[in-house]
Amino acid sequence: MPKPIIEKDRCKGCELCISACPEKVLALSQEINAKGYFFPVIVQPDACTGCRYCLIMCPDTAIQVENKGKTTARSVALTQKPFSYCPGCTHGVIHRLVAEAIEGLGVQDRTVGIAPVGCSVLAYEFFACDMQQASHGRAMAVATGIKRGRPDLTVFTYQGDGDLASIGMAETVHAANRGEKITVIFVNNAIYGMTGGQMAPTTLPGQVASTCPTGRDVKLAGYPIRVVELLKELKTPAYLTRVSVHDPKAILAAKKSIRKAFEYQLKGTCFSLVEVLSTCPTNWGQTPKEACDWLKDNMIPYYPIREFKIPEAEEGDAHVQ
Ligand SMILES: Cc1ncc(C[n+]2csc(CCOP(=O)(O)OP(=O)(O)O)c2C)c(N)n1
Repeated sequence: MPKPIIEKDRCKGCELCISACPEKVLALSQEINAKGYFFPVIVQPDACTGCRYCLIMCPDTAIQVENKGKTTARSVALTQKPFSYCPGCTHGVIHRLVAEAIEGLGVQDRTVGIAPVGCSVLAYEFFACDMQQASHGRAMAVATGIKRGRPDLTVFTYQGDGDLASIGMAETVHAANRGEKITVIFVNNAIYGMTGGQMAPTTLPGQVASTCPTGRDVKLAGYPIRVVELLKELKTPAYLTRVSVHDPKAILAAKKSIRKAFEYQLKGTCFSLVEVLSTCPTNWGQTPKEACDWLKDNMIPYYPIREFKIPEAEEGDAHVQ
């Protein structure tokens, strides 16, 4: 019989596993864990089908699944350190997907990740590969130097929307235009998370942020920037795609795209960028589940999830997810 295995002291009580389970196997505990959070417990053991949706949604890698005598394992490309993100923040899901791509491709011992400023500033604590810090907006410039100096290494940047599309926009456009053979993981949560929820270049029209308490006014702030659409106009070949992590199916699709973005680098094909639509429950003022639903209902209509550009030889394969 399949069953989830919950590492309760990793859990931050976000309940995303509970809402993701189609069979209502899990419910919140009556007691708190070492961090002071209620955590999921199994209430319907016989109902588990082994779909792994709980594991896939968990932003804290607090769940594994045992099925037919085998138990899933946390990626070895992550350290054991618990993530420092807020409860329900999907940075943790994206970290897991990146780590699984690195592990799956067998490049952990020759990968360098670059994390600039933003909530993921401590990413070097969580990825079990070489990591380099960059100042705000400069990750792609640093990645360019590392990749050009050591083309044998796999180099990725992990950047927020404030970082990549505001202070770092020049680096973004020029690195893409030069066709640097790096992989960019662009986490778009439509807000400056780390500094308290200010408006970002990606904040939606009408969306409330701490610097636009009545909602983004496009007459004053312009329209949100669709980064992949902008970059796709460059002549330089690239892999440009947008994915989301608001539900298990979207996460499984995101996993494939992230792996593909690394594969293009390994084959020396092109610059690759995966925009990942992400949540910020704390600064959006929503529960983690509400934030996932808000992303689906509000972000995806403005930021469609699909592949926007693939290297020319494979253009016939472009598909809508
Ligand atoms: C040169 C500079 N300007 C401004 C800041 C302040 N600052 C730190 S993080 C941040 C925004 C981060 O937002 P984002 O890149 O969207 O990442 P998130 O925190 O949402 O993951 C800002 C403006 C800084 N650290 N350095």
